[in-house]
Amino acid sequence: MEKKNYYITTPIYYASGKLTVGHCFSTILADICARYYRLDGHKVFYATGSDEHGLKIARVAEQNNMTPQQFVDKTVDEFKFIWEKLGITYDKFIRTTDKHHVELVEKVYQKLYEKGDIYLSQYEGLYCVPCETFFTESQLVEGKCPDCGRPVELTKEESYFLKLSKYQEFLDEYFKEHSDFLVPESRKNEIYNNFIKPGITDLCVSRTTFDWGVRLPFNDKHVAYVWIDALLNYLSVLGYDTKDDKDYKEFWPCNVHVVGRDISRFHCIIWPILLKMLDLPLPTQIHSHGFITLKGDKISKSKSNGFNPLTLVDRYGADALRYYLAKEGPIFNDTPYTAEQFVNTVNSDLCNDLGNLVSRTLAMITQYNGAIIPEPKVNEDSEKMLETACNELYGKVSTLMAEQKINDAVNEIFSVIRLANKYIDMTEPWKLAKDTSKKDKLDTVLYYLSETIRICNTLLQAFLFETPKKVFDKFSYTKDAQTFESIKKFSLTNYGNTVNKGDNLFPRLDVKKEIEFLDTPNAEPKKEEKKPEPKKENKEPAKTEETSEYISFDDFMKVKLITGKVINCEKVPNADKLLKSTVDTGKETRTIVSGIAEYYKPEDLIGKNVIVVANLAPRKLRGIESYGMLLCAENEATKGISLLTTDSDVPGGSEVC
Ligand code: ME8
Repeated sequence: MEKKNYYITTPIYYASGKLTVGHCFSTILADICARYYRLDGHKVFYATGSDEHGLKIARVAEQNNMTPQQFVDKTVDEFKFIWEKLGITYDKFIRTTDKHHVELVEKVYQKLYEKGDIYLSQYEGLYCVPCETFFTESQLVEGKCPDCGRPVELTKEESYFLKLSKYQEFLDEYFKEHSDFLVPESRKNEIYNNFIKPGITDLCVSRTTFDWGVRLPFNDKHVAYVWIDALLNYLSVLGYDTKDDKDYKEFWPCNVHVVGRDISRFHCIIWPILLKMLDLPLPTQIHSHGFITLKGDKISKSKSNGFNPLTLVDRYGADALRYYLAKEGPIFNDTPYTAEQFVNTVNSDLCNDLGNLVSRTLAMITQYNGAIIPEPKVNEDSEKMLETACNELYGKVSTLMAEQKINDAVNEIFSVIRLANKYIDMTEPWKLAKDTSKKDKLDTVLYYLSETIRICNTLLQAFLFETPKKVFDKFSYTKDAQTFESIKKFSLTNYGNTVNKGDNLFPRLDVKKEIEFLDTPNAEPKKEEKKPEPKKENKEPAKTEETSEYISFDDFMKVKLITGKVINCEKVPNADKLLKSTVDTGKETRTIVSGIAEYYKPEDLIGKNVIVVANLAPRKLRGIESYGMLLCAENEATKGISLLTTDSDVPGGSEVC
């Protein structure tokens, strides 16, 4: 197969607040494609980032007593933390405040101004600040923003305009000639009929009433419109128009921009015209997915119904959320999220189908063949059925992935997993084990199960993040047995490995309890509605007055305290007061930087069971990202510090209550 270079992007997310499960959809979808193409032998560049300019961000920063730069720095750390937890394998993260991005925006404005595609005029109209979008009277719904339903503001100011109307014919033709430039078809028709066919109007592309943005090089009273600024990220992330433009040369034009349906318009009208003005090739495709909804509304931070994806990741693991979104996510149509469906999907697919297949197979290999994968000996109809399904799987999944039908692709893999479970029920290995004359068939069944798991698990590496590695480890498969090349044909030679049963992959969830947790108003997601704490710079927390005040039980419950075991500790170079500990908190290990080097030597801490504030926003100390805090008591009399520990050995990750 021809090897290609793939450039895939997500939108760059507004750094105006927290990410919701809804935002994770674009990123996970693009990550699955990026992982898949890489595993399939292609060279991939996967980009994401943050959209950091504009009035909305300036206002939120002010409400939080921060400068816009301080605010976006904090938000971007949180974004990166979430992407890391979800196993998002982006190659570059672009920030619109990055110097080379700002320079590109300036250069583009200058070029288009000189070319005559940008001209000065007067803007009078309606603007929705949260959506950073201009509207005409007729586009409003009941006098409010048609996208978010909030009031719009009347704006009158001198502005520069981009001559989009000049490119009407070009875009019209382009849409007609490139039938799959925008998918799905229904979205393409909607955009074409509502926005292109009636006539494209010029776009106001500068503002003078705020200054948090890129100043125009030819008139510094004006800052660039955030959407022009934001769209250019797709070029600046590749180093376009800089000395280091090798990624641009290698990867442009983009293969696919993954975007939500609300922002397809910007990507299908402004973006292609902007590229045409710059004489650059257009992206191959815009994939416009639907929304994840909650009680009929888009899950969104501005509607206060959004919740933090980390709530799901911390409780159920990254793969539960990745799988749920891959399977049930809104590939093209809007899809409701319900706690019940989430819990049931995890239980039925991950715990019952995949988890049980793996644990049953490992238990039987351990019990009936001394934990060694046996050599297959026979080939009857039941084996042929499984073998055929496995042999067809890579081809089917590849076809679906090429069409970005992620949900159908993952379903294909799970249909083979379910077939393997049926094969166990059909062949009843526990009965074969009682009859020595059936040893050949028993060996064959155990082998066929292992090989089927290997093939499915190899493909699952694109969809899941932590589980495939665990499965390969349990079966001791070598790197060569984990490649797409190795699963194109069902092999009969992968025997002899020693297996290790270990823990179950996905513990069974108590449906009632978990739904109650996810649905109760005081469940963790609510925490995310709290406004971000202002960044405290080198300030000691206020002591007496504040600490003497009562807080409510609910407030106390917002702090997540867990136990952890310090497995490594070292001094932070060039910082007298800081120790960097690696703490095992059950499901993961965290790096925690603490200001206790004056009181403890690194070796004093290793092996200690400590108390960790687990849900503290990560922060950078001397260039090291610290994920949480170790609790200590201050001894006022001696001015010393005493680390809080547990009085018996408890597993890391135990709740402190
Ligand atoms: O639009 N379901 O940023 P953003 C599915 N900065 N997708 C959702 C969603 C939901 N409930 N909620 C949000 C912006 N999204 C701009 C992009 S790109 C040059 C500039 C998706 O943080 C949304 O549709 O508001 C969009 O694709 C993405 O998250 C970023 O949204």
